[in-house]
Amino acid sequence: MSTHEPISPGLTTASHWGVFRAWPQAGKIGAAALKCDRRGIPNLRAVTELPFLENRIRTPAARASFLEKRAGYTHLRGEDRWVALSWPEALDLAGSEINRIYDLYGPSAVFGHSYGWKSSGALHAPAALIRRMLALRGGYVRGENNYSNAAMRKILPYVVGQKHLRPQCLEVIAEHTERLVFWGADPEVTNEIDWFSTVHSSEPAWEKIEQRARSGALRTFAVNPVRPLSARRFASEWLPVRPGTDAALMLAMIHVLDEENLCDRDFLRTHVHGLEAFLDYVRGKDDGCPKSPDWAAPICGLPAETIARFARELAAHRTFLMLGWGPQRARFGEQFHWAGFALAAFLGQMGLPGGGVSGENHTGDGGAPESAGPWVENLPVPQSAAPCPVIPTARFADCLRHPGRTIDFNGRRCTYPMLRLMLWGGGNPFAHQPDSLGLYHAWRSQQLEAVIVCDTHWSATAKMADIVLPACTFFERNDISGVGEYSRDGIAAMHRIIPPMYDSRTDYWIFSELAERLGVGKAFTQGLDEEGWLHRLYGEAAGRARESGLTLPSFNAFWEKGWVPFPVPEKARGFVDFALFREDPERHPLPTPSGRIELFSEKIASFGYGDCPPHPAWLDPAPEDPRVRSRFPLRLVSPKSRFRLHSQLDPCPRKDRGPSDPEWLRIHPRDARARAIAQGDLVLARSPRGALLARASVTEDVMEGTVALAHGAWFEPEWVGDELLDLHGSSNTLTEDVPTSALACGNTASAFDVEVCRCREQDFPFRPFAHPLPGGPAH
Ligand SMILES: Nc1nc2c(c(=O)[nH]1)N[C@H]1C(S)=C(S)[C@@H](COP(=O)(O)OP(=O)(O)OC[C@H]3O[C@@H](n4cnc5c(=O)[nH]c(N)nc54)[C@H](O)[C@@H]3O)O[C@H]1N2
Ligand SMILES: Nc1nc2c(c(=O)[nH]1)N[C@H]1C(S)=C(S)[C@@H](COP(=O)(O)OP(=O)(O)OC[C@H]3O[C@@H](n4cnc5c(=O)[nH]c(N)nc54)[C@H](O)[C@@H]3O)O[C@H]1N2
Ligand SMILES: [Mo]
Repeated sequence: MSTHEPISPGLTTASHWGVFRAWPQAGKIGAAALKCDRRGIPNLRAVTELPFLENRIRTPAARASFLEKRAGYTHLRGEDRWVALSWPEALDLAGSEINRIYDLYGPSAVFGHSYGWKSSGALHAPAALIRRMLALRGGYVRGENNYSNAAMRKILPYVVGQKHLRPQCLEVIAEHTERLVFWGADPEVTNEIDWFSTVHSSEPAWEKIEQRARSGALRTFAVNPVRPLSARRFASEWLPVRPGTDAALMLAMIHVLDEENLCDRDFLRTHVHGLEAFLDYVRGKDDGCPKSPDWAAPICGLPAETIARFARELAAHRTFLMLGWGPQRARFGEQFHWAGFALAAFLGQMGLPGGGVSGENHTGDGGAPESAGPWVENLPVPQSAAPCPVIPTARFADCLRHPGRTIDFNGRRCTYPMLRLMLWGGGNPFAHQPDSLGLYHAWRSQQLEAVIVCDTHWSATAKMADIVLPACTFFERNDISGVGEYSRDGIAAMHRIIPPMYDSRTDYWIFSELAERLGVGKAFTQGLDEEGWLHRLYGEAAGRARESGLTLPSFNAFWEKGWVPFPVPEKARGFVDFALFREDPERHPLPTPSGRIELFSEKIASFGYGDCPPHPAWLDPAPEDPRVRSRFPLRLVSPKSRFRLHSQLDPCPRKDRGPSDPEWLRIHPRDARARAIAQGDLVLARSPRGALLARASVTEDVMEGTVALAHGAWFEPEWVGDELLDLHGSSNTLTEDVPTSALACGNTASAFDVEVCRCREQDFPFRPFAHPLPGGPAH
């Protein structure tokens, strides 16, 4: 990457969508992606609209009945009137509530995990600021695990050990791979963004992969209930598989490799632990059911011949399995990655250039070569004074519903605390948590005495708060950001482009003021303001860079330059994971109990979990009750939208959808015909959890029996007759809040019991996202 970026107008800033230059322009913001960004930023126009959206939170506010009677009328959350407050009023109110709850109940009553994608920037990172403040005040209930890849993160350490949770070098794949499988992965969509920021440094490798795919030297496959965008770019053969059934398909492929002797028996003997027990299962020795293609075909919806052909084709070539995270966000989601690694072990190519498997190559430029540069760290979260409860993060709604209940979690027992206070900043649980209506009711429970939300916009979560604190968007503040979650491409300055709109303040200012009211102001700020911290954070990163032999420019030079790329050491290129282990498993064992790839785990067996057996296995996530199956015959998947980052950008202008329009629901022509649904019809989608409105997109790009609704449309609950339903097509209205299993307790994002019918526009009160202040109802 060139260090000599031709200078565009404006100043540098950074976002999840990319590093770019921006400037004020006719009351709005003009912007241009960096020239070195080979992918550009397709959603840049929408991103620049963020500060100006109608539903910006303009002033601090509180719910009317909360103001009148603290901790009362919690059932009015989401329906109450809002009252505008001055900053001192709002901060005093929030501060006194937090102090009251700490004094009465202690830190185990305070949920401070505040999960979410906020904006780029190390300083104005609300979740880190909230945790820092609460840790200083005495501690808080933490969430463990994430919503992205919870099942994968918990299962793979048992299978190959933590340190092999990493991407494989894409350059090597581009050069050596002959068969590339996008398995529940759509890098063409998910690589658009990065947890920090991005210059899309994996794009040159993807261009090579595309060229080889188009020339026929490389064949690609997409295993997915939906034809992903990547299938178009990489001319993939689409293998439509029913949601939640990948493990069955993988087991059947292993059955073929075993029976036709296409597996690498030497590799299996020397590099795998638990082979016998696993093969007994695959061959059906114990249950009399061989996991053959004939067995898998009716489960996963692919013909048996296709399954066998696919297995043979992969065995005959240098094959790389690129596992996405969509399939593991489902009941028994752990099995997807375990079976995927088992399949790779049977193919026997792990450790060969361009062969093997990874679950980290489809997003955040995973697989671009890693620089030797440092990350920019957020403000640290100190150790809490007292030990505090930890819950699996995706179980927080369950915790609200069942305080005191004890659950299993990855070999431990975990007792839910009684939550009295929640703080949320930079996250949107009404976008990320399954079963939004279930959450809606749990959130209004009496035990939860106060909810404080800090956001830039009136998100569905902000509307469910007692106190709302308006934050600046990243265009309205200074910050710095790392670039490249996996590859650490460099550091970007985030310049303030426009002054704060309305009465919004920076996250750092808001939580410094609040910390002051909790009596921990000095410890929180350490006497530093925004500028002071930016110098400190940059200085610390520069110090870490020096340790690895890199000299960063002075802060002022960096600030002016805006974008400082890190050099990539030659040895970082061409990395092949598992190569040493392959060469000599005795000298380079894996960090697992046996030192091998574990296809049977004694450790997991010792937990005795019915929903996570000790070897890769097929467990059916569909409801057992035949009455449920017949009333709700469709399966739902909710993949990422290329127009959004989760719920972010949903209210931004977009060509194919007006701001009050519900999200598109993709449905197969035969399923549509059977329900008299035509292209563009308004439809009601229903599961046993709830119902939502969507607009039908009738397309052969989704397999029969499955519907797809992109994740992140804004949740808009509304009473229609005697039913509370979501007007806007937020997929989590339909999903079920069940853990993946007791192992990971991860979130699920699919539903296996959905029905769709046509409905009439005039029966529903559509409206653009309204501003709830002053005076009006909350949504
Ligand atoms: N059905 C379904 N559910 C899913 C998924 C799925 O695919 N399908 N995906 C899951 C995954 S992988 C994830 S990671 C989660 C994502 O879930 P979240 O990360 O919670 O979703 P976001 O919409 O990104 O929420 C970010 C919030 O931060 C606010 N924000 C942005 N910038 C700032 C700022 O500078 N300051 C403050 N204070 N606030 C700011 C935004 O307005 C927004 O409300 O969703 C999960 N849930
Ligand atoms: N544009 C954009 N990019 C993003 C994000 C975003 O919101 N927008 N979010 C970011 C985040 S936080 C994360 S965690 C990553 C997420 O990365 P992923 O979790 O990999 O992305 P998803 O779109 O949720 O799922 C990937 C694919 O899995 C498919 N799928 C779903 N269920 C199944 C199944 O049962 N079997 C099979 N075979 N396929 C299935 C979906 O159709 C989808 O195409 O992406 C990141 N990138
Ligand atoms: Mo995620």
